[in-house]
Formats: sequence, structure tokens, C-alpha cells
Amino acid sequence: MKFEWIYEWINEWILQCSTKSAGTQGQAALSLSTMTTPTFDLYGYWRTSATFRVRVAMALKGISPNEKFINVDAGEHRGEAFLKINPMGALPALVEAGHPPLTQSVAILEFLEELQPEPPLLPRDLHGRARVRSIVGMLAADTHPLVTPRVKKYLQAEHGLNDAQWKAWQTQWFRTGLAALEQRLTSEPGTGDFCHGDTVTMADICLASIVAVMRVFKITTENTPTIDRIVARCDAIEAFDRADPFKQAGAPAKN
Ligand SMILES: N[C@@H](CCC(=O)N[C@@H](CS)C(=O)NCC(=O)O)C(=O)O
Repeated sequence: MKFEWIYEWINEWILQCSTKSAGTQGQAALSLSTMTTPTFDLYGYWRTSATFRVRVAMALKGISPNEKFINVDAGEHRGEAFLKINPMGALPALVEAGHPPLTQSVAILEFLEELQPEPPLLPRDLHGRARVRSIVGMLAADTHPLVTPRVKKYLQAEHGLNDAQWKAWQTQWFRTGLAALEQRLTSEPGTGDFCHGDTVTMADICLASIVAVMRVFKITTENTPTIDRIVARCDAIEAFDRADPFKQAGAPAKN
């Protein structure tokens, strides 16, 4: 523990040298720009939070996928054809010719980060990366799964939940996750203009993805001024704006 800072300093120094000399990170950026950018099909639906994350990351990294529309409201994600792509019956799925489909939005974000390291969506330091991944987990692993269509379907079919009760359920879990994040953002020194520091990371993408879907369901944030400030910053960035659920194919008019 005593010498941890030396270890981190050496790591940082190695990383800087390797980037300058087109090492690990530099090489990866170079390889994507010098080789043909792979073609991707992104299976999504206009309002899915997890697909929003991938849309934003791809836009930030300058990769534009062919979007394939899977109608969640019509149950297409549980149809035979899509279950061959993702047996979980969940969106998104990113398909690159010659490779098995990639599922799980956070795994896809990590894949894109390695494929195209610029602009970085993870901090360069060990502890920063862990903090960002921890915030990602709060949102993508602890908050989002509770409010998915499959949970709604089960609660309605097995426990007779009506629409008002479902909305109360959604509100409860969205706000519980955001309240915990607000507490961290206000008390931890890593917070800056964005969730971590002054540039966009995966944490901001996941945060904006939760708020985007709250907006779809007309659920407001409550007592989360730091989150509101960060989301406003994200809203002003083109990649986030283009991923707005209401700007996707198949979306209803915003009212
Ligand atoms: N952990 C997965 C979650 C995927 C997920 O649940 N996607 C939702 C849309 S945001 C979905 O397709 N749900 C279908 C369902 O719940 O039936 C990820 O991050 O990709």
C-alpha cells in the first residue's frame, strides 16, 4: 500500500511513452484508421436504454453502424430469428461479419474502446478506470435490469400489476439508483464537469442512457442537481443528441 503511488506513477509513465511511440493505445488507433473499418449491424429499438449507450459510443468514436430495427413492443426480440442472435432476447446486439454477435452493452462499449481508443471513454489511470466502471455497474447492472420489459411482463402476468403500479415500480428503481449515484458524485473528488473528470466517459453514457429512458416514460429525476447538470452537458453533445430515443426510426412523435 505504501508504495502504491510509485506503482501507479510507473504505469502512467509507461502508458504515456507507449502512446507517444504509437504503442498499445496509439497502435490500436492507428490500426483502425489504416485498415478498413469493419461494418457493423446494430440491432436495436428506438427507446432501449442499452442500445442508446452503444449508439453514443459509436458516434463518439466515428463508427456508423447499419441499424436493424427489432420491435420490442411487438415481441420481435423474443422471436426465433432474434433469439439466434441473442438467446437472452435483449437488445442491443452488434454484429460484425465473420464474428459471433456481441451482446451486453457494457461489453460492447469495452470492445469499441479497444477497437478505436480515440476519444477514450475510460480514464488513463487505474483508479479512475475502476471508479468509472463502478458507476457503470450501478446504472447498467444494478438499476436498468429492474425496469426492463421482461420484468414488466412477468409482474403483470404473474402478479397482476397495473400500469400505475408498474410506473411506481419504475420510478422507485430509477430514483433509487440515481440517488445513490448523486451521493457519490457530490462526495467523491473524481467528479468534474462529467461523472469522472472533465471529459465524457462510459459513466456518462450509462447515466444519460438511464435518464433518456426515464424521459420516454415521463419520469423525472428528483433531488439530483449534480446528475441534472451532467446530463445537461451530455445533451449538448451531438453524439448524445443523435442517440435521443425520439430521433430514432420507429419512434413516436414526442409529446
Ligand atoms: N444487460 C443488457 C441489458 C439488455 C436489455 O435488457 N435490453 C432491453 C432494452 S433496454 C431489452 O431488450 N429488453 C427486452 C426485455 O426485457 O424483454 C445490456 O446492457 O445490453
